[in-house]
Amino acid sequence: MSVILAEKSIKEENLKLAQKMAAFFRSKGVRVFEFLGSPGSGKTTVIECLVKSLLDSGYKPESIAYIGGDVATTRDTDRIRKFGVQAVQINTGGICHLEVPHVEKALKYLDLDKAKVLIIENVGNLICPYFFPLGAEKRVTVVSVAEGEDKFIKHPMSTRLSDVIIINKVDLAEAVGVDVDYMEKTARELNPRAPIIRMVAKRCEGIDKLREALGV
Ligand SMILES: Nc1nc2c(ncn2[C@@H]2O[C@H](COP(=O)(O)OP(=O)(O)O)[C@@H](O)[C@H]2O)c(=O)[nH]1
Ligand SMILES: [Mg+2]
Repeated sequence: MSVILAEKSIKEENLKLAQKMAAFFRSKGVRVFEFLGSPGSGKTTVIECLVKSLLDSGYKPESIAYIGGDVATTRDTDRIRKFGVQAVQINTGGICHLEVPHVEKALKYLDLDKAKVLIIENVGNLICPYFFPLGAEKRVTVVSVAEGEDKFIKHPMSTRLSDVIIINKVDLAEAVGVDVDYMEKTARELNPRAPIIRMVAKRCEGIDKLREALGV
């Protein structure tokens, strides 16, 4: 019983911190989008497409900011920094998700007065990051077909808690024997409200639909 109570208070505490962050982001006029999903699902590739698309449509490089959460390396941030945008990496050193204090630390290296959009890539994990909201306006979950047809059913919580769902790597569906219609149906049953977008992020296919879903 005490474990359940402890869990409840941690959740409430995280929610309060996230609400504080959301209010802070609003006060700065920055739209914040968090990308979540398993390692290798294509989060960074989707973000690369989004950044490129925003730049192509007139966003100034400094108006786009990125925080990359990973247990180690700066590889994802290096990929995003190539576009000339603001980018900072947070290494959690083994922790499987970002928490608000990580984001607060990262913000010291970013100029939010210049930023219009902040993209946060969480540590690759389909479970624990969902317990630790960061104050983003929308949480975008990226699931690739290569993870298996039943991924949404096996992770109902992450599916329900997503504001946008991307089914990525649909170019591989046939090779891995996955029925994308079935995948989409299972996601829809769990989450009736989130836009579900099919993407081939490797070729940036589907990026316009993602921008529409994010309203950017
Ligand atoms: N075939 C295919 N590969 C993809 C696609 N999107 C990403 N990848 C590849 O999947 C691997 C992992 O992508 P990455 O963006 O680093 O995943 P992350 O760990 O979720 O950030 C890379 O080798 C990408 O090139 C896609 O739509 N189709
Ligand atoms: Mg990544």
